Amino acid sequence: MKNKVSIIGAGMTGSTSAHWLAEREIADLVLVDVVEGMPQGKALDLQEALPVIGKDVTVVGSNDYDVTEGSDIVVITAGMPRKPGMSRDDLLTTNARIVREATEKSLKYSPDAILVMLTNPLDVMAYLTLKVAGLPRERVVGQAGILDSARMRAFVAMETGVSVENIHCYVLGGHGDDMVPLTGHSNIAGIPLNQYLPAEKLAAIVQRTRKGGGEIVSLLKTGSAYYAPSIAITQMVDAILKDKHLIVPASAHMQGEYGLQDIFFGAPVQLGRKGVEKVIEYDLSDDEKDALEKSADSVRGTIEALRSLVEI
Ligand code: TXD
Repeated sequence: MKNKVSIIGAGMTGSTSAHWLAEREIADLVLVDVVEGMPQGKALDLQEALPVIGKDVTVVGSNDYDVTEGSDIVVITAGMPRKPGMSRDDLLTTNARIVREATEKSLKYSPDAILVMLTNPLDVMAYLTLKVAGLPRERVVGQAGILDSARMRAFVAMETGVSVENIHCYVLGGHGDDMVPLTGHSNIAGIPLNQYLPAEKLAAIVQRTRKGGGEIVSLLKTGSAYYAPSIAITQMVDAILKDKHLIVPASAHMQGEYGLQDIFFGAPVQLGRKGVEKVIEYDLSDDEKDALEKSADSVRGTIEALRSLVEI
C-alpha cells in the first residue's frame, strides 16, 4: 500500500514541502488550506508537473479534511508567518487557534498519524498539539533543528569553501533567538569547528545562525523562509516513512532529557516508523548547559503565555 502524507496549510512551506516530497515519490499527497481553490490549484499544478519527471504519486488539494483520511503523516504548516520586526511569539494566539483546529480535524480522519509540526512558535505549537490530542511523545515532532543546523552548515561552507557534505552542525534548544549552535560537536570531516575556525569567525557564524530566520524575513519583506524549512520537513517525513532510525536535530517532548520536563525542545532525535524513537543526550560543556537552560526558560515562558491565553 502506498504511503499517504497530508499537509495542512498549502502556503509557501506547505506547497514547497509537497514539491520536494513528490519528487521523492514516497507518498501520495494531500494539501489542505482554508483559501478556496488555492490548494486545489497548487495540487493540480504539481500533479501536472510529475509526468515530466516520471513520478507516480497523486496530489489532491482540498478545503476539507475528509480527503486526508488514513494519512500516515500529517504535516501542520497552517498559520501566519512572521512579518518584519515580529517575533515568533507574536504569532502565539492566532496560530494556537489554527493549530488546535488542524490537529483535531486531522486526527478525526487519521487517528494513527504521526504529526510533524512547523507552525511558529514551533516548540509551543508542538506542545499544544501533544496536549490537546493527548498523544504519546512518539507521535508529535517539530521541525526546527534540521533547518537551523542547515543554515549553520551553509555559513560554515561559505566561510571555509569546504563541501557541505563534510560539514556537520548541531543546533539544539528552542527555535528562537536563544537556540544553541554547538561549536564542539559540530565538525568538518571530524575536526571540531572550534578547532577549525578562529573564535571570532565562529562567533559570527553562531550569531548569523541564531538570526537566520530573521535575515530571510527582512530580505523577503513579506513571508518567511520556505525552501530550507520544507526540505527539512521532507527529510523528517522520509526518515519516518522509510523507518530509517535517522538521528536529526528536531523538537521533541522532553521527559527528563537534558534535565528538562514537559516542554518541546530541540535535541538530537531518532526518527523511525513510530515517529520519535529516542532523544539522544550529548555531553555538554557548562557554557552549553547554561545556554540550553536560557533557551528552555524562553520556551517555558511562551508555554506559560499560551496557558494564560488559551485552555490546554
Ligand atoms: O522552522 C520552522 N519551524 C519554520 C516555521 C520555518 C518556516 C515557517 N515557519 C512557520 O510555519 C511560519 O512562521 C508560519 O507559522 C508557518 C507557515 O509558514 P508559511 O511560510 O508556509 O506561511 P504561509 O505561506 O502564509 O502559509 C500558511 C498557510 C496559508 O496558505 C493560510 O491560508 C493557511 O496556512 N491557513 C490555514 N490552513 C488550514 N487551516 C487553517 N485554519 C488555516 N489558517 C491559515
